[in-house]
Amino acid sequence: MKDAQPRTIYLKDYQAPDYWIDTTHLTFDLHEDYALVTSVLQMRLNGEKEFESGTLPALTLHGEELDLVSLHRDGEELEGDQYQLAKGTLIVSVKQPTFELQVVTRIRPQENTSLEGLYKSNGMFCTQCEAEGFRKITYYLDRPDVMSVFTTKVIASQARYPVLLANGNAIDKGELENDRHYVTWEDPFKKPSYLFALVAGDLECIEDRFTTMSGRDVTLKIFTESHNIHKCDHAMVSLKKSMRWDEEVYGREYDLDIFMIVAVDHFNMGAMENKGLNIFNSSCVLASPETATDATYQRIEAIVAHEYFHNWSGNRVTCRDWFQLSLKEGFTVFRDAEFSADMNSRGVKRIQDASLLRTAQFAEDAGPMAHPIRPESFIEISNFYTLTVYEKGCEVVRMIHTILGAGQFRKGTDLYFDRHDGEAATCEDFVKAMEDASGVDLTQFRHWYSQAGTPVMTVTDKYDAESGDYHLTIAQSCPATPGQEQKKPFHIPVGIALLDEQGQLLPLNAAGDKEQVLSIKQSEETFVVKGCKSKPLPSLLRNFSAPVRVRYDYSKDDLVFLMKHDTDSFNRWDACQRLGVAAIEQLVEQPQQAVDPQLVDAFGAVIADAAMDKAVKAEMLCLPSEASLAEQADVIQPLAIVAARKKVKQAIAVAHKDALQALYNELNHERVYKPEAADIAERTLKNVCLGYLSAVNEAECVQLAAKQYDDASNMTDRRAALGCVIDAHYRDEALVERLLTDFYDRYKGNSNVMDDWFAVQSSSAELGTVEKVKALMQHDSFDSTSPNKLRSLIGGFTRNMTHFHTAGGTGYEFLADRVIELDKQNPQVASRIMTPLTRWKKFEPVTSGLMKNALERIKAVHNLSTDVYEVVNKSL
Ligand code: 0A1
Ligand code: ZN
Repeated sequence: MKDAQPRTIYLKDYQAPDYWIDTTHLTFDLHEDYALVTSVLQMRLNGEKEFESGTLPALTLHGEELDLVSLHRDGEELEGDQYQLAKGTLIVSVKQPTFELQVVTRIRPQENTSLEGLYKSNGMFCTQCEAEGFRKITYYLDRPDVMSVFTTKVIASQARYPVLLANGNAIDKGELENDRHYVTWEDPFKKPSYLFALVAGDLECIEDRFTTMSGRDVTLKIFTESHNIHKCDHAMVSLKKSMRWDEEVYGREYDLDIFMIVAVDHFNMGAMENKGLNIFNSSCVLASPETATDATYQRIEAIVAHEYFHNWSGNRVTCRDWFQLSLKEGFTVFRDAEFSADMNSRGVKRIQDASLLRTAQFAEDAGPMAHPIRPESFIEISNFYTLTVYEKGCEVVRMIHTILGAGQFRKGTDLYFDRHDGEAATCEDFVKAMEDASGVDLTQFRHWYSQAGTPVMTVTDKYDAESGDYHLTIAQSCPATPGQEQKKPFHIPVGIALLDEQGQLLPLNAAGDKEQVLSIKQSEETFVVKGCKSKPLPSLLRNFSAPVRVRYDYSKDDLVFLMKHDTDSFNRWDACQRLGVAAIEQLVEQPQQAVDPQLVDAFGAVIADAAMDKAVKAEMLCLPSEASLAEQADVIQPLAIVAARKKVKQAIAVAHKDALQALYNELNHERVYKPEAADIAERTLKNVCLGYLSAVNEAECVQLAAKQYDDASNMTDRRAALGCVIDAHYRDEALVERLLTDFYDRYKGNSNVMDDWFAVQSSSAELGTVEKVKALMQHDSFDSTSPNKLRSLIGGFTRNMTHFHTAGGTGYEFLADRVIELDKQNPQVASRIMTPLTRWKKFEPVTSGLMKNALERIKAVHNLSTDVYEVVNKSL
């Protein structure tokens, strides 16, 4: 456990380190019950800092859960009076401005359940050092501005661990006595400790090659346990595409002779960009048509790209401190999002990203943990790997791209990489490079880095028939967030167009532009378009040009018109969402009312529109999710939301059953599975149709889904059909049972598919009761040490609006029990899994009180980790 009363760390207190570490030589002697780590550090006083003359500051190293075996300074073994072991630190007295420090520590990877530092997953050794995990391996300056050249020697049993990996290039290997062997790796690039990695295991690999733009030959390897080796091809293809794309779009070339990816089952996050040795959650690498859905294929492509892109945005140029996390994450998410847009449907990628942001990041921004993309303080940095830092951070970079234009943006990134290569930089450095390269003043834009909260843009308009002038007034405000009562106006790029009565785009200016990006900087601004023959309909925030909420009083007719005529796919989709939200909210308030017929007709028109892009059409036909409805509600009434949404879905399904069936039949043809955009669009649309059909209360509809399940030749279709049968309006419990058992029997050997088997049950409104979830926790295939299993079963349950929010609060009590239990084992997962409770203030009073009680019970526990402590204390 960490401190009893955790300390807050502030950005304003940042100070450069007293010492640098020029080189780091590590030797890992791995055994079955412990590991011995020898670290030899060449230390150098930071000459740029001023110290009291004639004195050398003591060296304070970070270290947690370590047994110190020995300590030598310039060859001399240090006695107890020359160093001090305090909580989380080792303080060493210093005699010379440069010196060599040798530290030997004993650690117990086998007992490491936090999955930070060196640990074991399915019998293999692996590491996770971001953000502050390296200090669980050895005493070190575990901060990202201390960059060092690492050499790593790994020694282990040859029989148990034939593969020994670390960062960089292998420079030596050999056999030792007692069946032991070693490999030495050298990474020539300076890096902070959080990018260190080591793997030792009985692994197989697939191998490929890549020739870089300057003609260098790079070996590519993906390692996994042997039974999964046939599932790595998609990740390899994705890696090669990413390498080429980064050369073409950013001019960035890979820099080592080898690039490796290792898949592990026990991992706290998705993946990690360690230099030359990316470690991945197996769920983000492994895919075969029979075991992975289209969504998984796309996720793998995106995450492989994300980690690869970090080689420049994160590794070559890293972060000065953890407050700058969005410097690497926001920028890298932007890079991977553009990559995915280029590889797949650009319109759909934008819709999906904006939808995630509006549903989950807006909720974070409105909750107790709200923070700017560059936070000003934290207790536990692991709590700040958030949607705000990543996804809103990406939107902030995207806005710079929009404001500067692609050409100037590229000049800016070239300058940034050039200026800061080999350095630990700040968000300010990034913005400055953008300004210097483009000449655009981003002074006001910087508020996006320092102010939290989601701005609200209220738009009103006025048309003067006599002059033909159309006035569009945009006002902005931003709600208070913890510690930030008042906000200054943001610089918001607002993409707009105007539609005339025929649905044609009107010229907006003398140059005849039909689309424009306005730079809104004041709290209120008016934009005038001349020469309009009738009152136009505005298309606002096109392509979701800024992470803001837009309030404009669209009538239902306006929305139907935009759904049909807008040329911006994001806004066509958004019009659909707005119509859906309005219809569902109306039923939340008045459940007895009939479903809005205009909405039913509008969805019918989308179903019937044969000319529409299938991928966009599938997105448009998806009603707003329960989570998104909850985010938009002033007061959340969970059960009313579920019931209202269901009623709307059923009304659409019943009204358009024949058309949905016809479209389903048209799209339901057998072909060899390929995870390519056109095929994915067809499968998605087909399965959206099946989803609607299973909302019709007829046996033949559920039979159709069962048939798809039985006949499926790929996981996308089988999994979609399973979901449809489970949720179907026409209840056939025997069929549900048959399919769940069949699914289990088919895939019980596949851990990643089993994750989904747990999630499909715990998140189901029909099946996922607290009792069911408790029973599943006892299932043979459940593994309480696996973050993936916990996220699937417990996380799936917390998304289950029906049963998590069940009357009496047993769902909340169950979650509180899990958090308390898990906090001792894996604080990062414990802290993340409790997020839904932290939103208690938005619920109706009874529910809200029960959620608060559960949080208070967690708060009362002694010795909470810093992770859970911070979240629970900020939430109450
Ligand atoms: N840098 C990784 C994310 C990551 C962060 C923390 C981790 O462990 C606590 C693991 C991974 C990325 O952005 O992909
Ligand atoms: Zn990242």
